[in-house]
Order: sequence, then C-alpha cells, then structure tokens
Amino acid sequence: MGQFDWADPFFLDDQLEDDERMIRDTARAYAQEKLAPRIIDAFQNEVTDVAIFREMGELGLLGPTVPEQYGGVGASYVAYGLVAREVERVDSGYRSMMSVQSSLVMYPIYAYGSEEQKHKYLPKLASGEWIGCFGLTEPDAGSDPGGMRTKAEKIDGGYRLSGAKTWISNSPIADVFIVWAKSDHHGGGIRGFVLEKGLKGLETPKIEGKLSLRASITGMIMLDGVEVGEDALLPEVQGLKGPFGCLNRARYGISWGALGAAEFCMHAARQYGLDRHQFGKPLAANQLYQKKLADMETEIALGLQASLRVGRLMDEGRFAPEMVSIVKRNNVGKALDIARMSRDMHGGNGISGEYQVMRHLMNLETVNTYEGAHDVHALILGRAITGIAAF
Ligand code: TGC
Ligand code: FAD
Repeated sequence: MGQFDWADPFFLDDQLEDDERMIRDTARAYAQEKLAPRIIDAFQNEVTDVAIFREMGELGLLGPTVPEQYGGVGASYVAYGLVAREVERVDSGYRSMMSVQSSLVMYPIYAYGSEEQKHKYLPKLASGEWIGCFGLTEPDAGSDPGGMRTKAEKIDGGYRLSGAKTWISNSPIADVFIVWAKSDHHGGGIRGFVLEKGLKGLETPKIEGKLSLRASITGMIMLDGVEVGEDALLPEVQGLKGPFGCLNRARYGISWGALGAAEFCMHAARQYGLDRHQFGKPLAANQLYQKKLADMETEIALGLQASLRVGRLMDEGRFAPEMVSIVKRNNVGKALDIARMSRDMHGGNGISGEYQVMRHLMNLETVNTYEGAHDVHALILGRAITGIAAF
C-alpha cells in the first residue's frame, strides 16, 4: 500500500518527465523567491514591474514551447502548464503577463508568421526585451469576437487599421501588438497584424481602477488610421481560427494556473486552521473545517489530472478545443470557489492583504471571465454535445 501525501495526492510529480520537473522547479524557485516578496505591494499600489518580463525571459519561462532556433526552449505543453501553475500560485496577474506573451503573442508569430517575422520578434519576446499584447476584444465585441469592427483597409504597400480594442493585458507597456481586424482586401475576413510601438495613430490608454489583477496592467488599443506595411500581416492564417488557435493554448495554461492559486488558498486555510484556536481547540479540529479542506483537496487533485491529460494530448497533437473548454471552465470555477471558501475560513483576517487569499479571490473573478467566460465555455461544450449552437 502507498503513502498518502496531502500536498500531492495522486503523485503528479511521478507523472512528469525529468525536464518538465526541472522547468517546474525553476519556475517555483523564481516565483517564491522573486515574485512572492513583491506581490502584496504591487497589488496594493497597482504596480506592474516590467523587469519581471526580463527576469522570466532569462529563465526561459516566456514562450517555452517555441523551438530553440527562435529563442524558446522547445518545452512541452505540460511544462508550460507547470510554469503557469507556479506563477499563478503567487498571483494571477503575473501569470497573465506571462501567458499573454507566450500563448497570445509568441505563439501566433510562430504559428502564423513569416520567417522574417519569426526571426525579428521571437528572440526579443522570449528574452523579455520586448513586451507583447493581444488585441481581440472590443467595446462591443467580447464573447462574440466575430462582431469586431476594427478594420484593415488595403492601401498602397500595406494596410490602414482603424478601430478600438479594450481590456488588453500589457497594452500600455507593449512594444509589439498582435491586432485582429476585418480586412476589406480579404473579403472582410479576419486577419492578424503585428504592430510596433510608436506608430502614428496608435494609442494605448491604461484602464484605471481595476479591483482585480492589479499587478497586471490593462489598457486599450486605439487605432486611428494606423498605417503598416505588407510585412505586418500574419500571412499564414485567416478567419477566427487565428485568434482561437492562440486562445486554445492560453486557456489550457490558465487551467493549470488557476489551480496554482487554488493550492495557495487551500494550503493557507490548512495552516490557518492548525494555528488558530477557538473554543479551546484548533479550527482544523472541527468537522466542518475538515470537510471544506477535503472538498478543496479533491477538486484540486482532479483538476490537475485533467489538465495533465489535456497537456499530454496537446503535446501529441490530439487535443480538441472542447477539451480545453472543460478544463478552463472547471478549474477556474473550482479555484474561485476554493478562494472564496479559504477567505471565509480565515475569518476577519481573510479580508486583509497580508493573508493574500482575498487577492486571489478578486483575481480569479477576472480569470473566470477572460479567455472565454465560464458560461461561454458551457455553451461551447453544449454545442459539441447537442450539435446546436446556443450562443
Ligand atoms: P465559430 O463559428 O464557432 O468558429 C469560427 C471559426 O473559428 C474556428 N474555431 C476555432 N478554431 C480553433 N480553436 C478554437 N477553439 C475554435 N473555435 C472556433 C471554427 O472552426 C471556425 O473556423 P472556420 O474556418 O470554419 O471559419 O465562431 P463563433 O463566432 O460562433 O464563436 C463562438 C465562441 C463562443 C466559440 C467564441 O466566440 C468564443 O470562444 N468566445 C469567447 C471570446 C474569448 O475567449 N475572448 C478572449 C479574448 S483574449 C483574452 O481574454 C486574453 S486575457 C489573457 C490574459 O491576460 O491572461
Ligand atoms: P460579455 O461578452 O458582454 O459577457 C457578459 C456576460 O454575459 C458573461 O457572463 C457571459 O458569460 C455572458 N454571455 C455572453 N454571451 C452569452 C450568451 N450567448 N449566452 C449566455 N451568456 C452569455 N481581451 C483581449 O482581447 N486581450 C487581452 O489581453 C485581454 N485581457 C483582459 C484582461 C482583463 C483584466 C479583463 C477583465 C479582460 C481581458 N480581455 C482581454 C477581455 C476578455 O476576454 C473579455 O472580457 C471576455 O471575453 C468577455 O467579454 P465581455 O467582457 O465583453 O463580456
């Protein structure tokens, strides 16, 4: 009979390859030693530290699945998920910075870009010298990105882009912008463009006053007749499958990341329950308290196994987007429940920044909405199950 380890109930560690464990350990050490000491202040004061991109880049944590010839480390998608879990154990905002750069900026350039675009952008994005952002959402097109109004008109030698993107992670500090627009030259089809900071007509105002993801800057991308050359077009993709191809990977990473936040909240509740005494005994000696811990333990263990399975299928080229919808929706929803429960189990201390669980709870509200809202993933699954689109 085996031993039971409450912190790794199904021995996930044994299911990893050596190089995956190595990347996971690198990410864990970085997150705990360098990110954790900064986060309380960064969240409180809404500080996005751009040095973090360089630091992550140096450790090979940006775009790790991209091959070495373009500056990545050619890691597996399981390794990518493990990095997301370690970073989000500290804060969803830091994971957001990392996953936008990796899955939403480096991936489309790698998968849909020309050889010139790959050589020009990927090494600098991998090192964190350049920061990227991904503009899909618009003020009137969130869950329904097909309703976007941003347009690209053909002009001599290139395109003119006009429109507005909103709720864009990293946009106010970005050097590189992946922008999705309807192109008149391609029959109104959606095309991707790579833009650079400083273009005339390009503005990136910050969205102020967020109560969630305060360590990750968010802004708009305003495009007032921005002119770009032909070489800004991502040549290898057309249609919504372009942005969705990126989202599949980012959503998958989030399914791991959210469980990192959930693990933090569970471990904090466990320790708090052991340390704090009421009615002459530790809180953790109460059945109700233990049931909550058991529920958290169960959901985290099951969710991690599901993400691992989807990651393996992604590495084998056998994943379907609906699999990603299952793990993104389930794991983020469960993480949100766990964070809320943990906040409650901390009593009054649970609302203090020092105990950190309420920060995770507030962050996870965003994570539940972006990259396909919780109910939108239910509808993606509902369509696959019934054959009827109910959007
Ligand atoms: P639909 O008719 O279903 O599909 C249109 C075309 O796209 C293809 N497609 C996919 N391809 C690859 N992967 C997927 N997951 C795909 N889903 C769809 C599809 O095959 C079709 O291709 P084709 O060639 O036949 O044209 O499209 P729809 O307009 O009915 O879409 C409905 C729905 C709900 C699936 C979709 O719109 C959706 O997922 N909405 C959610 C929007 C979303 O996730 N936005 C994310 C914005 S980015 C973000 O939040 C970043 S936050 C990052 C951070 O800070 O960490
Ligand atoms: P809506 O689409 O208006 O949805 C509102 C509610 O209605 C949701 O509960 C949704 O589930 C529900 N709903 C919508 N349609 C249906 C339906 N047919 N049936 C039933 N219910 C429905 N976008 C980017 O492009 N790039 C980024 O980097 C990025 N970063 C973000 C960072 C933050 C901090 C936030 C908050 C958002 C970010 N987003 C980004 C945008 C994000 O992807 C959208 O907010 C998300 O897709 C939802 O769109 P919406 O906010 O317009 O909500």
